[in-house]
Amino acid sequence: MSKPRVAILMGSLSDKDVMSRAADVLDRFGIDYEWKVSSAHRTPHATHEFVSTARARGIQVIICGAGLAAHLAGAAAAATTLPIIGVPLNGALDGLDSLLATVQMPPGIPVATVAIGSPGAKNAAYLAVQMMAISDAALEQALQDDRVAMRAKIAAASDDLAQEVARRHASRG
Ligand code: RP5
Repeated sequence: MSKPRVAILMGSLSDKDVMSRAADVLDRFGIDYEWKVSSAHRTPHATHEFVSTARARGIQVIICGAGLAAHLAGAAAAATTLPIIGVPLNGALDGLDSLLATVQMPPGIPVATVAIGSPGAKNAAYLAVQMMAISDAALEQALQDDRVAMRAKIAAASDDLAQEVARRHASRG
């Protein structure tokens, strides 16, 4: 196993199911990662220690998922100049509280905030891969291949719909 290039942080173990969607994407691209439960509020010192030492461990991007008063990504961003991607999780209010807590950062301390929940967790990993692909030709090729596969899947789904409508019309008698 090579050195982890991405860190996935989550505020609670209850966030694991959703944050696993980010890990799934990194697995598909063969990216090694570390992941950890660490809370901006419950374990602030451990969070700061983990994030502020991440670059020295070879981490290039940090993905943070948290719900409710979701300050984990912001606290991480305050402790490093590595890119931080924030995933707002749905703990209450359909995740709107987390979205606003994650995205509304003061100028100079950005958090790249993705969508609420699983779509955001997946996109956080895609965005991390895209960032690393800037200086990694093999990864860039893997992203291009993934887009080709996505297009093929949509085209196949569209063909299926066309066949279904043809069957429906034919069965009208
Ligand atoms: C946040 O509070 C966590 O990220 C989690 O989404 C939410 C609830 O945490 P638990 O009460 O399940 O530990 O800090």
